Amino acid sequence: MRQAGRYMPEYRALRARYSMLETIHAPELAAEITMQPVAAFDIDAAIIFSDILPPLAGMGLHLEFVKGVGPRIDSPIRSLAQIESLATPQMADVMAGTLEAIRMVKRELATKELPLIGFAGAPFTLASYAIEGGGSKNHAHAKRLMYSDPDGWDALMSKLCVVITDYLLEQASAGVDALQLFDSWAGAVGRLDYERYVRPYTSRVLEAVAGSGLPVISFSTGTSGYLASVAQAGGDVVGVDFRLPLDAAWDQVGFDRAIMGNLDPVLLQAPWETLKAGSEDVLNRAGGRPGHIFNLGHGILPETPTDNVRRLVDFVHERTAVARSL
Ligand code: 1CP
Repeated sequence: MRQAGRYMPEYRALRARYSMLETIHAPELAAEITMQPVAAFDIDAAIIFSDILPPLAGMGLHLEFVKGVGPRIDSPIRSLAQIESLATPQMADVMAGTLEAIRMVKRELATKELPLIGFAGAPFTLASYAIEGGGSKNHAHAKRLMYSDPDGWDALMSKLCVVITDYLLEQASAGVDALQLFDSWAGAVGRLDYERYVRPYTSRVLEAVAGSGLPVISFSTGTSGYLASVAQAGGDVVGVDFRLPLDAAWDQVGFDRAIMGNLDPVLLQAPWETLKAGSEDVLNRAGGRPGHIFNLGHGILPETPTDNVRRLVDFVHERTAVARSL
């Protein structure tokens, strides 16, 4: 989950010495950060340290991570000419540091038999950042392009599909064990617009990477009102946020598909008994069915006490020990 490291003192110590983009592009640093939660907690998988946005820099956008603010893109996309001038370079070059970090982490994880997750942002979420220039409340610039210039929208989304697909397949070749596509802002549009302007491109990526043979997790937030439609985009696992109880979400996704989620990350800042009850509820609603991956419903917050993370991981393992040993 995004910004996961920020709650860990060892991550903050490293970031005090290097910028976000430096840590992403230096393989040794990215590998070290990836391994921090593996060393601290008994988690069942690692996710490569990077971000969804650096591929946009390779396309010609100027990306920065501003301290205390978050990602910023100078001169965001506001014209057809800018869309036409966007490059679709080889991700083997643009993201060479991340791909090397994947190879390094895989060597370290081999002894622990832990899988490594690679990831990318989905077309809509990346388009929103490219057009808005950063995080956005109502995504008005992005939606304006979507509604007023369907050809320009198609051109932008199609270029993003090329880059995202290439990047995920490069991560597969570098050795990741699963792929996750983050459509964090998919819930900004209604179901009909999702089906018309967003899902066709998400599906294009998911179909193209299915050929890698790796399990693919399709994650979105704010989409509780049309999860069945989101599930139709593809992916082996549908990652859901915390807004619906897990069983209601799974019912919409379909019990023939795997699901990942969905504890509210803020519960990690609640008293232990409350956190425990919330986790127990997620597990009860999964009902011991195969195909549930316990996870948070969105990114872990910087204020999260590491002790609660440790306790939660151990609790979920205890509660599922019988099922896991079968
Ligand atoms: O040190 C810092 O302050 C940087 C914080 C940080 C970190 C650790 C950012 C900035 N990104 C990341 C890493 C990251 N981002 C990972 C790697 C694994 C991990 O360490 O957690 C992943 C998978 C992401 C994915 C990501 N980045 C998403 C999709 C997932 C989600 O949460 O919805 C999104 C939307 C981003 C954008 C982003 N990057 C960073 C911030 C602060 C943001 C969000 C800004 C916003 O709300 O618009």
